[in-house]
Amino acid sequence: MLRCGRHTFDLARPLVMGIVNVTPDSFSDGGRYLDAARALAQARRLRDDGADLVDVGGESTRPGATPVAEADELARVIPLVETLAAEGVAVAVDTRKPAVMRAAIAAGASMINDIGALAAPGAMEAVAASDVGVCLMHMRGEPRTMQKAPAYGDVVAEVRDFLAARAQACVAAGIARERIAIDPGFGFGKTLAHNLELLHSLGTLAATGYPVLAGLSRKSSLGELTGRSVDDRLPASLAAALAAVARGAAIVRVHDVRETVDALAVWSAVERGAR
Ligand code: 9MG
Repeated sequence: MLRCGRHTFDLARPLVMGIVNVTPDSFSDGGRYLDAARALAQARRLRDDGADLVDVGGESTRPGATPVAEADELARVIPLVETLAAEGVAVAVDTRKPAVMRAAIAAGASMINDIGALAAPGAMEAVAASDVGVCLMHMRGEPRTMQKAPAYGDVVAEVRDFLAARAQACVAAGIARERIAIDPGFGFGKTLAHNLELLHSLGTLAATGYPVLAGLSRKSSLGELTGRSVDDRLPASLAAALAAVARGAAIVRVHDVRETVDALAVWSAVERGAR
């Protein structure tokens, strides 16, 4: 089970989190949903396509992205959260800012998706004071510089130990285990080789007992593997989502919800038939 405010998810089947970036410069759908009405329409489409959660973000996290002012992030994200939550949608909010977390939770968000794993002062307290779920992601460095020669000794062990320690800190702060998901942060201060090693060994993260979220959709590693541009990475994204779920991912964060839901339906039926 994953408890996210008024939504409780049964993890017997993989969950699909749909992405809505309300930013002018996100790496794959940048600018397209900056307009609030279009962002809302996109979020509703993802819900109708079968997303279990819709992840709304007002600050780009792509490599090289520059930070966004708190007021701008609030203005981009909060009205959308209010509308979607009122419609019963389970809304995750992708933010590192405690003030945005608090406002999002007050507006009805069900999950905080933090690429900084609640490291900002006040972030853990903001989540602990609520009943929402949280996704703790691993990132080496900052989006602006993180792809400049990232290096690890044992990437899988380092990422696992970091996430286990952050989850333990959350539990100590009063966030129940059932509210926590962890995420290796594909592409966040990682080379293609690091990403492949993490994906191959995702079971090592799942063995921590926390549900693992995998975000590979349209990412540059898939471009490196296939030679495809960002708008032409659907088959690669589907393969990556299935590979992640086959290795223990409980949640996949994707742009293409309808196609991912279909792919998972086939994969799950085969798995059930094989058992
Ligand atoms: C916001 N964001 C972009 N990529 C992501 C990923 O891989 N995981 C999570 N949790 N958030 C992400």
